[in-house]
Amino acid sequence: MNNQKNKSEQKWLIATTLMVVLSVTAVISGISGESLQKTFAENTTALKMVNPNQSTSKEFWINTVHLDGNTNLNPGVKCDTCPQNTPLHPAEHPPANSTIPVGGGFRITKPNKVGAWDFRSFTFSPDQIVVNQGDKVTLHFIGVQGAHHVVTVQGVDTFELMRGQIHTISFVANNPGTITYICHVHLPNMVGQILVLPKAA
Ligand SMILES: [Cu+2]
Repeated sequence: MNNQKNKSEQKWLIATTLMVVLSVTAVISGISGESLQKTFAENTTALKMVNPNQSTSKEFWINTVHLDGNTNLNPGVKCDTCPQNTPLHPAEHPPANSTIPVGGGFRITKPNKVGAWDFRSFTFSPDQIVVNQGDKVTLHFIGVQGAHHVVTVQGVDTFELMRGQIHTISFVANNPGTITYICHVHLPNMVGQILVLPKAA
């Protein structure tokens, strides 16, 4: 008799526990659904704020960057800096008839004593910026890679930039169109553009 009573108590306990768990899950799902909706609403509001008629202050951080293609004449040369299990490259030789634009923006380094060689390309990151006419634009140029640069922001400023320096300029984008920024030491590829969107009539 006692056994039967205990069993029915156990069943009741299991059923109650299950109901509580289900209720809590439903509440949590409801909350996360609600917060997802809120996040979506906030994002939608943020998207609406991109309006060509609104002039604001905009700030950008522009890094000097070079991309390096490192490889080796000799297949199977151990690569100390590669992540584990990265397959070794097959033998790669510098192209015999590669035509690299002059201007300092590209550099090919001949194979060294262990056969390693490199192809380098300079760039700005970012190299495309969009602002609205009338925006107050602040650009921070950051000397990260490359020892020395000479940068011109068209119609605004020309300055030297060494590795480890940050040079800041500010201006108002009065006219719609394109403002180019270039590095005279690394042409033709170390260039960027600021697109100034016109105010709606
Ligand atoms: Cu440069």
